[in-house]
Amino acid sequence: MTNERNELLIKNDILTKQTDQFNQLQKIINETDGWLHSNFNFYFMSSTKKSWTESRRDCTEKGADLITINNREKQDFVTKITDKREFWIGVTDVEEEGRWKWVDGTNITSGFWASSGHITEPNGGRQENCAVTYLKKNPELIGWIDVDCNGAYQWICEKRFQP
Ligand SMILES: [Ca+2]
Ligand SMILES: [Ca+2]
Repeated sequence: MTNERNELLIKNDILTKQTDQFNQLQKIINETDGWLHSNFNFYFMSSTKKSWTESRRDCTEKGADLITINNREKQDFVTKITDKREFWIGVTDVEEEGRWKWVDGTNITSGFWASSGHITEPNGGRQENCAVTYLKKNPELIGWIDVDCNGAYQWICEKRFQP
């Protein structure tokens, strides 16, 4: 009897954990209806334009934050989904000029700054402390450019999946 009871308790425990996981997944699915997903992350692309700070606020209200881009694969993904439009990304040097940080507080190691001919971004000094990801052909300019944080652009929120 004791063995059977223990087995039942274990089964019940497993079932409870599975239900918790299922509920968590259901919550993520509900919260990210209409979002894009890639590599267990979810992305919301705004259709309206706002300042960097207001855009970030919209993301945090959604339980997300502005997108961070730490590798080439992700930059390529973003270039593809933004399709020649400009979108705020979660990077700023507002705290210390020239020291670009992600919204999660980590420093940028290299970044995907745009450069073409005589243009090398970032080039805005203290006037431009936020960045948009950018794609222009003729002349080709692909990557990030720093712009005035008060400018109005679309934005990308990112919600990371925590298993
Ligand atoms: Ca700056
Ligand atoms: Ca610039």
